[in-house]
Amino acid sequence: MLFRSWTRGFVFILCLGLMPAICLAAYQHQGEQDAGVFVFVYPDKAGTKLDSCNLCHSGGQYVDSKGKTVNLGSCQWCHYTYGYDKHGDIQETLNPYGSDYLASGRSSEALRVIESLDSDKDGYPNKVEIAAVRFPGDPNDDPSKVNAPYRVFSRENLEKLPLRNQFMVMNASKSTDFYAEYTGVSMEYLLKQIVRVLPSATDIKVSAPDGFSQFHPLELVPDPLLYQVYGTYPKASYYYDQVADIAKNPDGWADYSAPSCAGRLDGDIIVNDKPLRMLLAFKRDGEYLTTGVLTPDNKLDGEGPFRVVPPQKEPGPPDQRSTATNQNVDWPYAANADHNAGFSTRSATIIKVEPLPPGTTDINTLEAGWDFVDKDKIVFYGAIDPSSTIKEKFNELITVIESLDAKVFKNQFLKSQLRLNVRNAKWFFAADQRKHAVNIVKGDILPRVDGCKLKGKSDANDWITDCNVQNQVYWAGNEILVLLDIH
Ligand SMILES: [Ca+2]
Ligand SMILES: [Ca+2]
Ligand SMILES: [Ca+2]
Ligand SMILES: [Ca+2]
Repeated sequence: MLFRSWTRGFVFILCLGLMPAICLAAYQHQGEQDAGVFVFVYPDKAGTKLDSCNLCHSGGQYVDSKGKTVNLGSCQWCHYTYGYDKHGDIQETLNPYGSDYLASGRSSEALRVIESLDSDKDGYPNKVEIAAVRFPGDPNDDPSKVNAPYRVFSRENLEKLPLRNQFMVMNASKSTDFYAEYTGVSMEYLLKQIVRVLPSATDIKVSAPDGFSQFHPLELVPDPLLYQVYGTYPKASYYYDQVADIAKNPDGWADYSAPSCAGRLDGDIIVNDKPLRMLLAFKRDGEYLTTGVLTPDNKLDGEGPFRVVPPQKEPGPPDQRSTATNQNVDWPYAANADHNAGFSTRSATIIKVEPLPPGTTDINTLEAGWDFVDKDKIVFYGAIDPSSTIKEKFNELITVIESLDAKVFKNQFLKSQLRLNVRNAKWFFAADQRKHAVNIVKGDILPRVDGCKLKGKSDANDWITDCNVQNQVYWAGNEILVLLDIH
């Protein structure tokens, strides 16, 4: 993916300093060493959320020209502070764990040495955090946190929602520009009506399994590099030029071959049924998007099953490739042109709605990798309505209890009693009586399984005597409790 021609979206190459992880593909090409060191020392953490830029690099924020604070994820923050030209100080992008790693010699030995430290000072040593798949450089993530609420959708699910067709330009910096008609669901509709984002939500981070990721604020911000989720995008004209047309000129840079281009003339106003919006697209000119695959040289080929498509904020013509020697054309490469294609995540499988609700952490997105691409699935998680996750967790807990050997209970009746308590809590939650559900979890479930957690052995009012089983039920109940508190 390093060789995608997405200049402005191309932040990953810059995260190479230390142990990138979302930048996986990048470090493999650029001789980056640190991610490999981490996976060498912690082989079972390969592909987990720790195997990413975020392990050592932090996000950041800056105040724009209008006084508004803009939050950036680790890769875009790196780009902002360090720059494509490496003008900045890469160390400014390091989190406390990354700094400790660097200070200790930046080697596998260094990772071992800093295991006993609590780099981010959240009370949990690095070793304990890594074992629990929690970030050792982020004080807001620790082993007590539970997975954030999530929803998984298949393409079939999305096809049943109101769909939009958008004919638009995809303007790239280096690769071929093209016009096409994308079909999909408005991202705003999905977020508001289907996953129901919490009032606290501010932005989304879209990721693909090749390591590419993009940050989009929900509301419009003045920064031309940030494409907002909510609201409409301006109407555009159709720009046609024979010199640009790759079908007419071997040195051209724009592809006008899509069926939806037929009959259009240079200068025509592009009319869509509805105003342009950021789309979660799954079709292009009537065909399902070509499923993304990683080529042997680590490039992403294809764009499906889902592509997040932002229209241009400042409509303009497809401009010449940045790499072309002949810029003496009508539409030469313009660095400040709107290269929306570079901000369009191909084969998107993960949409994180930020900020994470209190008490929650990033879900382990390992499963939402290539497997999701192959199964036409996408996951939303973070600041979203937790209801469906809570229901699932109640069901899981009931299944766990049913599967337990009656011998781990203090007496033969307590297994069915514990199961009944969980079912009651679930019933109240489903009946929209969240408070009752919380009271049951707090008063009639957790106290029956908390001795081992509190004192290292089962206590007088515990129903389960075996500590391993107790802990399993306790943490499952605690997870439900944290999720019930999200609103
Ligand atoms: Ca820590
Ligand atoms: Ca931490
Ligand atoms: Ca272009
Ligand atoms: Ca107890």
